[in-house]
Amino acid sequence: MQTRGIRLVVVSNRLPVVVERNKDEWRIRPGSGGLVTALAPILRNRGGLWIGWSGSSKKIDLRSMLDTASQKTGYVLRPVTLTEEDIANFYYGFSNEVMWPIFHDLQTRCNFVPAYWYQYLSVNKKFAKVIADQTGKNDYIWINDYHLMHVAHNLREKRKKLKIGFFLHIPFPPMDIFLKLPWRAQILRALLEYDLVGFQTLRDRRNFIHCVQTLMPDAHARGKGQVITVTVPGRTVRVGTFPISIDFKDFAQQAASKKVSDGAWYFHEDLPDRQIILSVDRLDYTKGIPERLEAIRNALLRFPDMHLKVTFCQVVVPSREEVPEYQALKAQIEQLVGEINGQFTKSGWAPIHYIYRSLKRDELLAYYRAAEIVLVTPLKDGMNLVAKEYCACNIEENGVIVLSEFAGAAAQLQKYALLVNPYDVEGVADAIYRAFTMNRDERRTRMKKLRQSIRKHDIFWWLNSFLSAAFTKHLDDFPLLDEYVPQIEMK
Ligand code: GDG
Repeated sequence: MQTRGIRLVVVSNRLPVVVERNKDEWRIRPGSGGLVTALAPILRNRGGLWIGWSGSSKKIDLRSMLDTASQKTGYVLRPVTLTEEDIANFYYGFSNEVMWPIFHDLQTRCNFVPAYWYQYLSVNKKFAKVIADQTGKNDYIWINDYHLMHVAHNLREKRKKLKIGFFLHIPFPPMDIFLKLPWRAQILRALLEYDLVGFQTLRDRRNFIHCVQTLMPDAHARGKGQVITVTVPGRTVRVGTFPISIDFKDFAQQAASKKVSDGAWYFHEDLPDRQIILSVDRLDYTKGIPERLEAIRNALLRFPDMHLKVTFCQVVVPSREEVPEYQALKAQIEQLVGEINGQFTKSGWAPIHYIYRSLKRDELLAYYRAAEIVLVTPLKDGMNLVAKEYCACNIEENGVIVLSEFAGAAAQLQKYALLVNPYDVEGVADAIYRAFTMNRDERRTRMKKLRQSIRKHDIFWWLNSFLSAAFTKHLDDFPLLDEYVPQIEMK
């Protein structure tokens, strides 16, 4: 493969685009979710490579479609093909029914099926093969997230000296919970085959180190600060904390655009004299949506002066809709919204506006800009970018954020957000009321500080701290191409 200098290779379960069938035609649309939001803009036009699954198991020739998409994304896209069995056992099985719940401390939702584990190993091997085939000695390999923890293990069999970094976007669970995983030792050993393992927060890194020290008596951790070192016989691995962030400047600029400003103005025109209280979540049981709706009910019961004065906008973005557990969650949310609106609606006022669809970016930003309060109350979350995006878009600096203490974002934002335990219905209701009654000066002081902190620790800060710890590189070492020419020649 021809490369111009060094190249960054991002690997994640899903490509940043989705291939889907529309009537008789296959088409490609942009993907969504935190990982794509964070990584796609910074790879653009740096001649990099992104390897992942296209989202389809159909035997279609993706090459020309992905090459066309590469012209737009500004980096080459290369697919890993998954079979129906891979999708069932690796994706829906191991990733969604084992790793996702246990890493979010919800072990009672886990299905520890041995066949899932074997398929996980086999798919990780598949990824390693595609990476080995598509990369050369000038490439820096960056593996992302819990679907692909075993990739370095397989890759090292083929390419011993490759520099491989890993970043976990979701939390790492406390030891008592991690120990329940039947494949706990294998997972830890696999992670220690990377050159650098990155976590979102100190909490996650501490949990990981605690598990390593308990299950691997030969392992020694030393150092302090953002990156520490773990030695196991024959290997030294660096382990760091890198709280992911957003392109603050871009969000703030777009929030100030005419389109977004007009959109925000229209929301308020439709809802005069109301404070808009916003939540935006993917449909997922970790996001704490039913618990939040109960807190809203509690607030409306205990604080009747909020009646007619607030509108809760709950945006739920469809996700994993084929899974019965997610269908049941959707039904539960819809029932709760119906009940609460039935209980409190008065002429001209329904307390909850429920939106079940993905919003266009401008529309999402208009909601951020319009909302006086945002509720971000996941039961557990690696970071939660919505919290940071809301602050970036709050250019009037009059917003309040009610934030779960179990979101990774709380580590950075705790001082100026209103922190809550999402399981505490009355505590969240109290925080909503406190936000509703907070005076303008306090709102401004808090939001200013929140925005300063996110502006300083933005996505570029995150990327550069990860790249320098993993590869002693900086984003500028992967220079911008003047004119993007996709590198599509194969080995
Ligand atoms: C994982 C971890 C970690 C949401 N609704 C719409 C929309 N979004 C965008 C948001 C945000 C992203 O999706 C969601 O990011 P989160 O961070 O909240 O959550 P996950 O997808 O679960 O991401 C998480 C993240 O990885 C990064 O490391 O923070 O903890 O679970 O960017 O803006 N975008 C559009 N329409 C919507 O309706 N366009």
